[in-house]
Amino acid sequence: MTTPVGRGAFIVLEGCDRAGKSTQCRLLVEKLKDSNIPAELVVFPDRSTPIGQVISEYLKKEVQLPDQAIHLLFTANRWERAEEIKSKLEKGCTLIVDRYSYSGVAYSSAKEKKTSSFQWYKNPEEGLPKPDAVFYLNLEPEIIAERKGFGGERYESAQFQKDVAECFKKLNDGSWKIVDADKLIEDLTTELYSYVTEIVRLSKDKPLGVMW
Ligand code: Z5A
Ligand code: MG
Repeated sequence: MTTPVGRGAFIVLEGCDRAGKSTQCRLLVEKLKDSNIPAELVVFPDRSTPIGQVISEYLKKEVQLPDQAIHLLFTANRWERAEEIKSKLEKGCTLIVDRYSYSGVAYSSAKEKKTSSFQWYKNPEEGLPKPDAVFYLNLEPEIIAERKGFGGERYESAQFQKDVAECFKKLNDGSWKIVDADKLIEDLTTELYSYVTEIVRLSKDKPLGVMW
């Protein structure tokens, strides 16, 4: 691995269920490492932490929690990793992040379908490290339905995913790169990788932003 010059880039992949985020995040990290660009994968929710374990139980429907409580736990799960994220970026490691605050706000506010609740859901995310780029993997609900079946976890229903997609749209400040995810896995990786390497180049000398 070459010695990094400048900081690493903070790159987030977002999208609805089964859009291919986890597949692409893994492949992008591999490809960056193959090109001697230091890179690591970060996944939210991080189910390995104590807070993440409660989230996992909630998603598996093993525990019930009020909407506000689970929302704050998803956010706390990001705060648990915030210092480590900053430190890795400063050391020159690029982070490819599978879901972030945008999923947090989109899934929570889709439950109520009220734009006015956006601010309440956004507030606890304030101050977290801000991504240098957000790639939204866009997939029509009909194509999503053709992918391998939903598991038994919470939120895994077609109508709810449509509501989530609407909330993601409202969250986009215009800076997101919307990528058509209806293509072969390797073609999508090639497309994303060219954007990612450009972001890595552009982020080296830029100060890291703060949410929002
Ligand atoms: N959630 C929340 O409420 N608040 C928060 O703050 C956060 C999350 C961070 C669990 O997340 C739930 O938590 C999630 C949002 C909520 N609820 N839902 N729904 P998760 O990230 O752990 O969810 P997941 O179970 O891993 O699903 P996913 O991430 O949505 O899927 P994906 O990562 O986008 O897709 P994938 O695993 O890469 O691929 C899915 C399948 O499609 C698999 O069989 C692949 O082989 C296939 N695939 C992938 N790419 C392709 C292409 N290009 N063509 C054909 N087939 C493909
Ligand atoms: Mg995933």
